[in-house]
Amino acid sequence: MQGEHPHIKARSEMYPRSNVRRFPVPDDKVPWSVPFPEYQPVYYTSKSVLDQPAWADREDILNGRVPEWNKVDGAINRCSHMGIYTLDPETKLPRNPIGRTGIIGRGCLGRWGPNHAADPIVTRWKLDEQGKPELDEEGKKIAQFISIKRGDCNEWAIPGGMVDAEEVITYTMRREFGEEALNSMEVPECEKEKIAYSVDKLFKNGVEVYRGYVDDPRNTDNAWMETVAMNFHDADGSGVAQFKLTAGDDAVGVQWLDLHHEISLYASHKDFLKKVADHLKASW
Ligand code: RP5
Repeated sequence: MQGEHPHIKARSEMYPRSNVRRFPVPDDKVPWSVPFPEYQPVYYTSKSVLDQPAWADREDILNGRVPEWNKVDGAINRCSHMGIYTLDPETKLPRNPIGRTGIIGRGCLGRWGPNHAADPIVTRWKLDEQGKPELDEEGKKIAQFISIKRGDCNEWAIPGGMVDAEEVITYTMRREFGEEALNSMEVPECEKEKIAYSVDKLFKNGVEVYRGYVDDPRNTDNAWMETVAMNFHDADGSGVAQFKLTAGDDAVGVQWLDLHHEISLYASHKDFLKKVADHLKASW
């Protein structure tokens, strides 16, 4: 798998919400298989993680009961969608399956090893003023998806979130969509009920478009994001497609965005949208 998804965001110079600068890793030195004797990654685990909230592992995880790496460890899923990950020969901690990031420790991720998320991609066809699907130059229909503006970095993103312990992934999708997209919509309470009904209906028929590693700016050599992304498409435009989304305040907004190859999104979310465009045979 190494080299298949080169780290781009996971090598961005400054670690998110910190003053920590990653040790620079050139493209060709990302894979662990390429020797890099000068490599001196910086250690960083944020205070919020060290305070050990329920979603985080202990910092000294190897003192005491050794976790069941690559297994479902009690209520914690330590399996990777990328196959078996190895442990660092020196520290005995999980090693990022894609390669070096310039940081050791967990940064602001709670789990050593994979941190599991789920990404719901809710789509509709873009319509013209007559209510007919708008076409691109190749005659392909243009799809739009519900995007949220992340409060932590102000980037547009799929409204995904972390899978809670022992939670079923489709449940996470529905919960996160509710929390991140619906709650930031400026609609009256009575409308919200109608919306929740359409969303529940739509979420019964999802298509998985991606399962694997996410090139997330929070990744480190020992902790990284993985996700399952599913597409929920309102093909006939009778339900969710009718929601008029208006961005809320500056920090958090929600809107329909066109699927387009020039879109700029958080982490590797653009890659997931390309898969949705292929699946829907939509414009890209
Ligand atoms: C990304 O982080 C995933 O693709 C998902 O969208 C998101 C989950 O993290 P939080 O939004 O909960 O911070 O890697």
